[in-house]
Amino acid sequence: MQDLFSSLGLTPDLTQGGTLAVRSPIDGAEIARIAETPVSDMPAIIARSQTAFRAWREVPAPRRGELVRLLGEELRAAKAELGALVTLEAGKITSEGLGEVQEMIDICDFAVGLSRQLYGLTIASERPGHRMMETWHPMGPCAVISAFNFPVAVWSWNTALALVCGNPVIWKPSEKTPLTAMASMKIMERALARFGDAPEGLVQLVIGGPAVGEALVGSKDVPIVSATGSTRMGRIVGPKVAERFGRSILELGGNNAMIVAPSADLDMAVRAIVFSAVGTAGQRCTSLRRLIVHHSIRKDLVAKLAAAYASLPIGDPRKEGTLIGPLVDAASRDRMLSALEQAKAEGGTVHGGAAVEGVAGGAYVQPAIADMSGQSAIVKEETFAPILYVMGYETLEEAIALQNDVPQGLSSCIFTLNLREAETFLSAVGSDCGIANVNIGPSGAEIGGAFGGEKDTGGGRESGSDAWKGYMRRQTNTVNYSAQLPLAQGVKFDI
Ligand code: UN1
Repeated sequence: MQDLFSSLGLTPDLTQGGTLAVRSPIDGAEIARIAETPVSDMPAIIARSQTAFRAWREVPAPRRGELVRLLGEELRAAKAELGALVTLEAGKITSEGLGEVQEMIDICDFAVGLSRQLYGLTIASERPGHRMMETWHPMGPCAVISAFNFPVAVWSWNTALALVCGNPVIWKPSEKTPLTAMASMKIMERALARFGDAPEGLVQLVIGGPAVGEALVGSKDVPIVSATGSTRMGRIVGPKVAERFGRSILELGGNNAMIVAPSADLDMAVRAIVFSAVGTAGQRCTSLRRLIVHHSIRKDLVAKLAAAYASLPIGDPRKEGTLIGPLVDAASRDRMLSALEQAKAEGGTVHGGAAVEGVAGGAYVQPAIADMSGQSAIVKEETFAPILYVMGYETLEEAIALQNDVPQGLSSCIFTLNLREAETFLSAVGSDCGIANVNIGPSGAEIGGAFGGEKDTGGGRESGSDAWKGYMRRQTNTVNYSAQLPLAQGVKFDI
């Protein structure tokens, strides 16, 4: 472990002697003690970010992209080590730890191209000799508040975009995963050193609890707050940022569903269901939590699923072949077990879901299937664990209504070979989520699309498409190159 730490630049002075204990979900053992950022340091940290902003906004965007290109190179070089640290600190299986770093590399590549494509519109003016256009400008410091389940990728989606858009970043990672954040900063520092003349304080890391986050959320000098986590957290952060007319980008809870129609390719559906419901031990915000199956195939599909679930290798995420690693901690396992009790009390039949040994000291569980007679209260909640609630439907209209009848609106999908059904699902009367897929599960989105969701998911968009606009301010410009001063709307005001 010390070798892994030192290969990522995490020297003992950084990982020992602090006040924040870091535990590996693999066996619950303490692996580091990290120094926390004193809340009293926050004003100076924000001021440094503001100073960096004044310099960085003047650097041409393609040159800013060069820094992100170098970050992508450094991430490629450190992929194996950082992936292994994600596994150690967040408990993800090896290929998902590596996949997370790959997402970081992908967003860097995307943002490098974007740095030459921060396009504004030209607009036809109603006045002769006038030209209208839109220009996109940097906004200022961007706070990134991230969660344990994607401890580094979420930072990179925000940071790669924020940097090319001309904004400095202050990152507050989850208290559960400060090591991967510190390692990512070391990688960033290597990119900054190669870049040469980036302003000091362009990318900063702060470690701590809610008080550190609140300093960012409450500061007028932090115009953008991108926060990933629970809806409960978003309900606190959103209004606080809005109160000072800041901009928030919220990525909150999901309660993602799959509709399986009679024409679906069931073998493919089973593979998609298993990956999205039990992958990452059900701890993605995009994890599949609700299966809405046509009555005619329900029994068959549940039997196929039960067979697939029976053979899933659960245990040490570092071991080759393991598909389900630990939950993040014992509290998370307790929440899963109590959700299953509630499902039973609400008339559900639960298959699986027991705590299993795995590695001593870790919180390992069998994934659960809860056969429900309807969409009861517990089904409408997001439990961050591998529980799949199964419900039946008769008409597509009914299935879509069930799919949409939850507070969250992140990701969704339909398995069907029927074109009418697929297109209806994607239409205005279909899924109400930010992400809607056909013949693909709800998780594992590529970085090229905008990522985020509606309703209690918070409405934010990150990553690809034009999500970059959330990190810039739009300026409408009208230029008069005539010798007259015509007023808009034909108003006469002669003096
Ligand atoms: C999250 O769980 O916070 O779509 C994000 C996915 C990943 C991102 C998940 N690309 O599953």
